[in-house]
Amino acid sequence: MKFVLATNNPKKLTEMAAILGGLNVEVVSPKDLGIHIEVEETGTTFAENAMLKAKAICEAANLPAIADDSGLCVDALNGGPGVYSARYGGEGLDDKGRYLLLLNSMRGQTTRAAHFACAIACAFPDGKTLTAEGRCDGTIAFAPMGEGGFGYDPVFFLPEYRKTFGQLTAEEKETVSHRGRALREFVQKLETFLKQEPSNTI
Ligand code: ITT
Repeated sequence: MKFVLATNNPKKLTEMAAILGGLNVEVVSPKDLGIHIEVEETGTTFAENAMLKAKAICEAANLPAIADDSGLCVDALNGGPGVYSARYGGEGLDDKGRYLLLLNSMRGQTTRAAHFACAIACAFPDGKTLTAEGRCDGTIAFAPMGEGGFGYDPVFFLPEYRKTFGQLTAEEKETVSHRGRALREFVQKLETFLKQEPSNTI
């Protein structure tokens, strides 16, 4: 059984592969298959964008494809940057530029609640699909802390750990993260799906 992990983000790919490692399946990246597609994320929800990516890569690879669409939703920013997390501040910014911009737009803000959201979509070559979602609640830190992870991890603070995502080990992040939660739900659904329909040989 082979699945393509439909992402061009190497750090997200590492996290996805680690969490799916318990499944008895082989995972490859689009790059491994020589596929270089930048899917336009035209959806207005994480679920819509995840499905767009899964279907496009499934079609290109003719293999089942698992996509993750995720982002940081900040209460004081009306849920933003949300589905625009990867594009926050425009094309010129890197991860650090984006989280510094976020800290700047939160300056003086006492309401710091935020959550990460993750939608997983899996598309099969026969048109069947599976979905799952996960979230992780926290707050926006007042300054970046930690070097781990990627994206907004240094500024996403988990009160119960008294650490940012950037200060967690990969294993700790996997246990509590939006992605870990969504992918564990997805794994359960996939196992049920494969058992229910013996024709679902991949
Ligand atoms: P693909 O679409 O190719 O998978 P991407 O990075 O563009 O890669 P998204 O469109 O889902 O992925 O954007 C998600 C953005 O949200 C990501 O670039 C980060 O800025 C942020 N993000 C998502 N999960 C995160 C995490 O676990 N830690 C920190 N930031 C995260």
